[in-house]
Amino acid sequence: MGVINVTPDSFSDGGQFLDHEAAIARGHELIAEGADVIDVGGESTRPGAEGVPVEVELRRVLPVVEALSPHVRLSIDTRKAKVAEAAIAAGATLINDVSASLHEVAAAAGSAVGFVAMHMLGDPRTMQANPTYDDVVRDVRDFLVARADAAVAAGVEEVWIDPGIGFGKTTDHNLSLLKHLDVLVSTGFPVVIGTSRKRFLGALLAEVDRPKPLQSVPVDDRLEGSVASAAWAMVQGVRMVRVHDVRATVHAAKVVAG
Ligand code: HH2
Repeated sequence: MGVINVTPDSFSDGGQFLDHEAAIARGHELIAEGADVIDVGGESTRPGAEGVPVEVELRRVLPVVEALSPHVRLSIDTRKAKVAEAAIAAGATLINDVSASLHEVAAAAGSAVGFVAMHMLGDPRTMQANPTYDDVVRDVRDFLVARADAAVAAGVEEVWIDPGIGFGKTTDHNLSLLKHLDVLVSTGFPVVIGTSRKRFLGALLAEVDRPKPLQSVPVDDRLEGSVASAAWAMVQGVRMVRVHDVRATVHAAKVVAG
């Protein structure tokens, strides 16, 4: 799953694809690099981000969804029912919902539309303020299974679960979730994960950086870490990885698949 953020403020590609032509061109590039799904989002959910009004989000994403959906499976990354509905009307067939609450919209759209339930603690404005869990792996699994069961009960036929790396999680929480991906895989729901370029990689990679340890390796220097985490996830049985660097990840996937 390749990512296009049609936003001014996303943490890794903010501002690059706010222009519709640039976003559509990026989509064609990602398709050529091997993306099976393209995830289009019009609202940043990076830590500290403020929400955007529905009209603004619609204006950002709809032309991009319309232009790309004839060429590739289109996923809409949104927390808003109105945006999900409009994107489906424009050709999207997957709702990627970081709030894990739009299953009714997916159900109403019929069997061609799938749903991704992602785990987030709180909301993007506050989620990184001292996140705590009893047991992060169990808590996240229990939450996701409950949301996925609700989606199935509502009639959604294709339900994915996602641990929500970086969404109300410390570096240790993220690493525990990665280490125990088998716990999510064994629920039987297909698992999708997004580690690409994320902050925990910056912190982890800074520990081995020479000559002088940094606080965090910058976003544009996290490619190898991103690909390694995606390869690890695939080996654990994760079925889809949400990434910015499609070509490098497809190469890793090919090696994992043999
Ligand atoms: N991460 C981001 C956004 N959407 N969706 C799923 N299912 N899983 C994720 O891990 C995930 C997601 C955050 O990354 P990005 O879109 O690159 O940045 P921003 O939220 O700043 O737009």
